[in-house]
Amino acid sequence: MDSRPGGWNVAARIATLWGRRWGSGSDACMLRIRTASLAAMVLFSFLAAARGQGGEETGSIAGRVVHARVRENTPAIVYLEAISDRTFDPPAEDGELPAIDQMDQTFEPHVLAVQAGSRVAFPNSDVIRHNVYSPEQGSVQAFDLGSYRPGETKFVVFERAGIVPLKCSIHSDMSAWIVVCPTPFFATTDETGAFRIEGVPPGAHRLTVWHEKLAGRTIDVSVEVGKTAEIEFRDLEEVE
Ligand SMILES: [Cu+2]
Repeated sequence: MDSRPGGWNVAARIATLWGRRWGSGSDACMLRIRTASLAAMVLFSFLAAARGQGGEETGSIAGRVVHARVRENTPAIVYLEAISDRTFDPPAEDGELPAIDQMDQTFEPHVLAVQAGSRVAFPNSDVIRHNVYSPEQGSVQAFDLGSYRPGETKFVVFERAGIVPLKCSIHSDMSAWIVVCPTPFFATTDETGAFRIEGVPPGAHRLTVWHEKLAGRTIDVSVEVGKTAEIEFRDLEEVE
């Protein structure tokens, strides 16, 4: 999740405009008015950033998964476990669907995180036929899309949270993973292992890390309104 509080961008733009006017030599009265309105805008932006969807006051979780495999191999997924007494609607399908493409005999991306209830697209953008399936063993949702030709797209809705390994029956070296998360609060680590989750309801939560070659771990995290809880996952055991 790469969402950043948009309010700060607005505040930064206003600050730039204000700085330009200030440099052109406005009088002291106008300067006071502009200072006051800038302060109000910054405060407004800050409050807006601390609210999630529906005006709920929220906080953030940020941190790092510290392991060479996460930096050199593939990303880790970090997600919030189910929150008691809270249910989350599946994501609206008003934009582009999350997708795992097939190109150059490779699934792209190799790891995809989605919220439970999401419909995922599996386009075949390669020049040869592929198959997409998830085996009975080790998958929260086994399925087989059969073999299909270039240019064709198939879809699967992932209802249950859990891990879905993907394979192609035609090319045994093709593999990918879908991490179906129980909440809308999840993130994919960047190349440094860093992650950030915004818009988290305040309270005591459980945060889980998943990586294809590391043992998972779940830790407690306390989220406060308008604050960022700092989390570091260290010393994860290699499982492969
Ligand atoms: Cu294939």
